[in-house]
Amino acid sequence: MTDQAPAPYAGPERVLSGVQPTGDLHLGNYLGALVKFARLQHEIPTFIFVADMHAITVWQEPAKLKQQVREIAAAYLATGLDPKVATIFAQSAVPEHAELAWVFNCVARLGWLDRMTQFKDKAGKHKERESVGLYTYPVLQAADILVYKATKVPVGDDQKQHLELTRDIAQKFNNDFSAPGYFPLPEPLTQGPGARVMSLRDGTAKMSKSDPSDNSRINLTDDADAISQKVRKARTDPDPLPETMEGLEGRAEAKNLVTIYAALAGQSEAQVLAEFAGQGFGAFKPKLADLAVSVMGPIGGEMRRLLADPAEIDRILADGASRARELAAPTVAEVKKLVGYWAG
Ligand code: AQP
Repeated sequence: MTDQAPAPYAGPERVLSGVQPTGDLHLGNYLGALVKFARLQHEIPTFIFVADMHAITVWQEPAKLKQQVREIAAAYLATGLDPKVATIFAQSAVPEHAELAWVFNCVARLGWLDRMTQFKDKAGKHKERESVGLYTYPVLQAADILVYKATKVPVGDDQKQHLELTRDIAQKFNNDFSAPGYFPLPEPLTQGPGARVMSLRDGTAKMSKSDPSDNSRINLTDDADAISQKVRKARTDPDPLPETMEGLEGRAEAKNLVTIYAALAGQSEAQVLAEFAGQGFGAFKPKLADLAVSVMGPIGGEMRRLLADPAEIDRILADGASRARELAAPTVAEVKKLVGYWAG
């Protein structure tokens, strides 16, 4: 008998991604994710959600969570997502995510989840004190993606492993329930120099919302002065910039600033080095600060303008949720039948 390749998914291309409302968004979130959302919406049907169900895997103040969701929605709009083009919604407004996640909890294997490095990083030494939700977070993520049968997922590098798990879950579901090609095997879109932006204080650590040092990141809401100051204070070394990227080996902080410049300018790192080779950080940092202010400065202003009208943000999110449910509900109805539920 010959092994037959599983039937490929034959449905349309769709983009899906989301961000957790767990704090101020930063340059890493912007370059790794948001900037791609705005571009992709004009190429492929795009679904972008605010991940409030993921957010409560760690404690969130109930009185603040709704406003945090609006802040992320405002960031989406301020960075160019158009609610008439893309579908923008809050995860908790589409209960089909949770329904599908339960089925996937029964498809995924403990051994698969045990390998997830993000859980290990976030839980640290005291994993027995973490919520079960934090552990099964990547299973809910698989449901977020597959409930829309999304094929492309624009994310930063740190999410690659979770995307592999999503593919494993999709494949196993299709096999277990004799539904070849039912779910697509989605691909992460991580290309580009912004896929892994590092901390401004430590070039070996990811720029992150939860880093206790505010100087480690540029927030979307930082004003021009704060942006310039953070770039000026960024850790570097005394050597001049080299002619090639190989020359930045072992210089993590220097490499990070070149990468950030390239991503913000829409250039390759080689183009940046061609311009600045031989110059030190005394010359490079002011140029980087000006560039960062020109790109990031207007975003914070636009977010503040949008947040002054929370009712309008809520209206956009409610409209997005009803459009999202039109697609998610039939998937869950089909899955219930495939699984053999009484309610299927
Ligand atoms: N440093 C980064 N460089 C590039 N992309 C990044 N992303 C996050 N950090 C970087 C991408 O941003 C998207 C949204 O992330 P999230 O908020 O859902 O979760 P996260 O990855 O946990 O983000 P943080 O900032 O690191 O938050 P904390 O500190 O709360 O864990 C994702 O596409 C992510 O890849």
